Amino acid sequence: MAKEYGAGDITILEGLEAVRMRPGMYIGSVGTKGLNHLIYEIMDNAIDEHLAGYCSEIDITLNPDGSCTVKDNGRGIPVGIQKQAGIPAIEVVFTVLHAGGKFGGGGYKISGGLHGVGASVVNALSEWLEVTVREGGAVYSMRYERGKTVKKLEKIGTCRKNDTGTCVTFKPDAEIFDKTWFKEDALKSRFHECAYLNPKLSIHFHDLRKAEETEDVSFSEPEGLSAYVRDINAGKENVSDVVTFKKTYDGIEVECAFQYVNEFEENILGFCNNIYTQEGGTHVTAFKSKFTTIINQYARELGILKDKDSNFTGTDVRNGMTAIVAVKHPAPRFEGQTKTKLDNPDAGSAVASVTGEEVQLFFDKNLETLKNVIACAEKSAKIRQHEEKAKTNMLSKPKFSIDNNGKLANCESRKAENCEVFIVEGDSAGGSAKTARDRKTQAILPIRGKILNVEKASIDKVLANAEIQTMIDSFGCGFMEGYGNDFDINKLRYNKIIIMTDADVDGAHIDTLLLTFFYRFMPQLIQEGHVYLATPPLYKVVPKRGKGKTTGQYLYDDRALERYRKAHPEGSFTLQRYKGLGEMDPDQLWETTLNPETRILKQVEIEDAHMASEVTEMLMGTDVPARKSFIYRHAHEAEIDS
Ligand code: TTJ
Repeated sequence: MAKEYGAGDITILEGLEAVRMRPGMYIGSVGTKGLNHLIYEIMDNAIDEHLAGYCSEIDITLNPDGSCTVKDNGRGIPVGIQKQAGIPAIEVVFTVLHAGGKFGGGGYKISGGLHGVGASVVNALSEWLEVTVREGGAVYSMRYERGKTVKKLEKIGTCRKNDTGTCVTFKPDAEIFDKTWFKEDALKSRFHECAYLNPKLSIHFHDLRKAEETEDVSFSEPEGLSAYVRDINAGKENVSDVVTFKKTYDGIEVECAFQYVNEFEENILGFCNNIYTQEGGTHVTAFKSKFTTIINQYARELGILKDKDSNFTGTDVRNGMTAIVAVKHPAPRFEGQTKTKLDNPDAGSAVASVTGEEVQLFFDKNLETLKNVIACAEKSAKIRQHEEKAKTNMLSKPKFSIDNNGKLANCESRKAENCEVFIVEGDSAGGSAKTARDRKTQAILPIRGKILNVEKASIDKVLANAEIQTMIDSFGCGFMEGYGNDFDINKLRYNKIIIMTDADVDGAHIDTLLLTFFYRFMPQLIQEGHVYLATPPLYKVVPKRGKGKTTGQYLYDDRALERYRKAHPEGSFTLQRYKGLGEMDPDQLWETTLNPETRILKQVEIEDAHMASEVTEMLMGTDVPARKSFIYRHAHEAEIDS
């Protein structure tokens, strides 16, 4: 007889239901990045098995039906009954929510030892998931639908005793995800990254989604981090060879690689347990400060820095440096806006100790390289001193004007789930939008470009802006300051917050500042998928002769125009170019950006907002390197829309 649901099962279902209610809290977003994240979560389990010393190959296949298969040659997830739960361990792995939400605070997954973390999240967000395990000469399988067990564990065949492994196939649930098409370029970047970080692992990728060309790519980087740095620096003039070292200190494995090239930039990437720590953390900070100390010591010893000279700054010392700092920690803690900043102090101590010892050992033996590296720092110091002088000579910039025209034209409905607010650049577009909108559900908040437009506007000034204040008031959920959380998403008055700016540089700048503002003060809005960018058209084309009434067609970028031109003989259509939203009349505005049936919206993901905040920081003259490393990692992920 089928087993009835017990108390334990109910908690399980509630746990997975929570994942389905707030997927963003567990996988970051329900856009493309969140979708790809499902594969990473499953793959991490196989990498854990690799780290345990039992798996050398991972196969990832994108199937024609939209599902994904991840297969390893590890020991296989245990199929025996787990005492605590009274069900097979494998079923626990896929149905029990482990550490708390990854992006929503709480615990964090621990790679390298604790298995099965994240698999239940993927299961909950999959229309169906099937797992096959080969173990002890037998083949077992199970099936789930939207997290619920629909086929209990059963033995389905036999195999050779030494043929072991796990194979998981899952189909992302279209009820949860906006799009269910995996982005293969981003996947390949991540697989390559995993190969660099795990030199003894081979990752094979098959994309079977398109009938014509079947892609097979393998990633295997036996030279590990050294190859990673070499490849990042490909095509640049080397100032040093790649230097690598690896040592375990206090139970924490530290592995680093660095190389100097003749460029005015630094590119330091941090990893912990194979996870890219986008926001850095104790390991990266320790590496940087130790390096600074060492180089300054050498520069004084060698007489390159005289008594009267001040030390090189950290930025000077890292001028031209590409480095990877990878640690393996038994219990990592992550903090920061995107939970990608390593927080463990002992990881910092380990990196400082290992770096101090190993880098000195290297430079003691390689004086020429040392001198070249110090020359990079000297170049940077000269430029810096020059800029500092220029800055003190500069007149103070004119103050901001406070604009009081920012008035919200609210909608009639008070049902948040039906309501949306458009943040519109410019008074004329704002006016058109107020006329064109559906007054019941659409609110319009016009903002003046010229205020936010001022170069190097700091976030404080953005906050002091009257329209921004109107925005905070109209959203209704407050904002968080620092780590004190006065933000309450349940009070949000609009389901969608849509940023609507011109498709030009100024518009992009306003987007950047607004996203930075959301990212810093209301990140949950983005995490839970409430923030969108409108995509206004650039062109309208109208055929000159057509049957009946022709309304024409909107084109959203230059490539689309190019395609249209190719398909239509010259002179057979008229072309209108929109310089901005302000040029559109209410009907056009409705048709292209307001009407839910015809508009194009791009959901903002937390990574987009993170990038925006880095760009803002860059415009303020700090932390350029962080931006640089971001570009390298995510260049492949840029969406190409048509
Ligand atoms: C656990 O400890 C006993 C031996 O097997 C260990 C284990 O769970 N190994 C393991 C899990 N290997 N591979 C996985 C795995 C692979 C994929 C693709 C997905 C999941 C959820 C787990």
